[in-house]
Amino acid sequence: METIQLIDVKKDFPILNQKINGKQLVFLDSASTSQKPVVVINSIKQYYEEYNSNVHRGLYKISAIATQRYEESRKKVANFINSYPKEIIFVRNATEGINLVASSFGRKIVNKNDTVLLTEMEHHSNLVPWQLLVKGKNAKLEFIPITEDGLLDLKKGFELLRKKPKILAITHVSNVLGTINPIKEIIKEAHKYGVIVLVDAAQSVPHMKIDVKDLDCDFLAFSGHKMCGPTGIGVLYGKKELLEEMEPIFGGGDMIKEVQYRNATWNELPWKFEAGTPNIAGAIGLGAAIDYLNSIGIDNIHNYEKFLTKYALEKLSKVKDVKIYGPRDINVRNGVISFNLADIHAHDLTTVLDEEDIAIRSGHHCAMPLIEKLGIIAAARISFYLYNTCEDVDRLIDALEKARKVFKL
Ligand code: C6P
Repeated sequence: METIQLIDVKKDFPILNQKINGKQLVFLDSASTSQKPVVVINSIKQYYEEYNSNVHRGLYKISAIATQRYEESRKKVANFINSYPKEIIFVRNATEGINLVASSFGRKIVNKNDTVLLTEMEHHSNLVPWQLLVKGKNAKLEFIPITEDGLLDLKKGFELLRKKPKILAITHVSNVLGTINPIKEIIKEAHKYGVIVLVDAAQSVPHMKIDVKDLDCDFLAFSGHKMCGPTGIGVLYGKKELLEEMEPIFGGGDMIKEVQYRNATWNELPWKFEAGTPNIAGAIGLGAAIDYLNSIGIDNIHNYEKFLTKYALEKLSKVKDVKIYGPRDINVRNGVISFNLADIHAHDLTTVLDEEDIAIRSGHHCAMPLIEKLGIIAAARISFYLYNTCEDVDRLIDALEKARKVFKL
């Protein structure tokens, strides 16, 4: 039998220890953004209090420290996903990483009548940038369909790959269904036909071991704020040879080698894509978040969340009138669980749960086409991270029973 290493880290997160009306906050919205441990908060405070200065520019001591810490964070990110620092571009978030690929690489290789292949479970961040691209190019989008169980229809997907789309942009984990897509297998198949693959890893990098060399993905994007890091910092990983052939989309300081009045040449990777003063505090905070996650162990986090998800699915499915979306098989899903309670609007349910100091998300989760495909207008959603506990789930279940009474179900 698999043994679960229970994680007891609530004490590391100041926000989870404050009491409102004598009760602790139950935070079940980490797919939206995660809470921050004190070590991350302190790393940012330390930067501003002790060595605040710009990077790659100053010749004085504190600027050298800032540059060193900023670049150290890049190395930490590279190690975390098994890549090289040159392949790690600091961006604002997963959204910006995907837009960068669509606007630069996409614009270069997608031509009239070409196809960009997506899936029916994409977040708007991995849909709208490609809509913008194909509209400007007279190219088209195709979608890998989903099955009734909330999985990708791989048979259909592989058929679509055989038609050689230029790019496949695919989410690793759905932020609505919780589905973990078998991306290694899909990438292997895509590469048989020369298809370049971008993975939206916003919901996977924080929760499971990602090895970009093993996956062999061409690009991978994620956000720092969903993995205990600050907002405003994210990562685009790209294979060196692909990043080298890409043009920058932002021009300005730091991304250049030489500038004349009418021309400029580009800096080396990764700085070619980092125009202007970057989010220094954000990058340093992300480095501290990675140290923190490593100190607990990403595999421990993954297994613990799997255990919590199983516990929650069992409990939730016993609440009368609850309809859960997404796969039930715990091996192909993670801790994002969308559901509805009878025909109560998810916003109303969220408000009632908030009365009990339980924070969940509701709405279309920035995946409007998927929500429509599910035949609903909104869903309530809980999502776990390493600081959640079975007690959090129990409080949710009690609150749902109360909500049933409020709504006279
Ligand atoms: N999903 C959610 O509550 P940004 O906003 O760039 O950090 O992340 C965008 C993004 C991209 N892909 C997936 C699969 C995502 O889930 C998200 C963010 C949040 O589901 C906010 S809408």
